[in-house]
Amino acid sequence: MKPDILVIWPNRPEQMAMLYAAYTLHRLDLASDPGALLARVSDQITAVVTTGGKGLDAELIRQLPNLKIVASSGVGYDTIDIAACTERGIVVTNTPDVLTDDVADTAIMLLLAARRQLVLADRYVRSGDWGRNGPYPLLSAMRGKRLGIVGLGRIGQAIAARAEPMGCEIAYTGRTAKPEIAYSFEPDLKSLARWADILVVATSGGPQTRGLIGADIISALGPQATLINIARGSVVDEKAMIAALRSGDLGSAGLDVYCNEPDIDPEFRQLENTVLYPHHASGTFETRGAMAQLVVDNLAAFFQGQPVLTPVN
Ligand code: 8YV
Repeated sequence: MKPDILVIWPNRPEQMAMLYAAYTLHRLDLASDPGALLARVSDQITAVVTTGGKGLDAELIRQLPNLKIVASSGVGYDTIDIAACTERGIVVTNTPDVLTDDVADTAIMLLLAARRQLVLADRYVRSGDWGRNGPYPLLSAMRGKRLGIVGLGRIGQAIAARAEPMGCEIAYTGRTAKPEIAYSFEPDLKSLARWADILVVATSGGPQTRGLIGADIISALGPQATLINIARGSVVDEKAMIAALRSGDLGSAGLDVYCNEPDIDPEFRQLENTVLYPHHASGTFETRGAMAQLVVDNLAAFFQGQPVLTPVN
């Protein structure tokens, strides 16, 4: 008997084929009547396949009385009710490490694009303004700038490793100092923001970090500074950030994540000092393939009675 899996969000085609070969898949992602599908199969479901974006809420967990494992594609799991899973003894897995490089690359891409005004400068060239109006205004160099990282986990460290050879001075904040790492630890986020020319948000989402980057932190950054967020929209007080970007109290921003995805606050459209990316930091064939494979491998380990590879709880 193949175990029954509820698919909330599909993986890459190659890994979907592997799942089809080993399990009976029930495609909630494709169901025209999700309620009817659940009514038919919910008692049989022992595993859920989802993503960081779609997650799994307490209500759906409740409807799946025999659920044993949730395999999510994505490192962040703030959309999965981990407490409800743990209470029921349901294993949750995520996909750390395999996406670290792509996310760190994206942070640097957003940083350079925001500070060197790539999008505006591209428009300047295309529109013919360059020929009409002459050279583009001078901008600020990366070398010698102070880069503060909020959350020096795997991704934060990969960002630091890229920014260091660009000539940035690096400091970080987080729950605890990491004495094995040479960058200086600043326990107070506001002091870090005051010090920094650039603040990169690389911490996890969820209730503990909600609104962590509030109006006070944004104002401590100031009119010359850049805010980069590749973590979760919820970590930043988005209204305060938009107001500061509009007034010039915050210099610029490079964002991959937003409070309301994919229908982001329309105010963003007006902000010329902001570079926007569609929550796509892990969006490469290579990384999405590796993430999907980790979902497959976690499920295989679980159903063979082995320890899962990347447990969350
Ligand atoms: C995607 C992410 O949102 O890994 C994460 O936490 O935010 C991204 O990789 C998504 O989970 C990909 O399916």
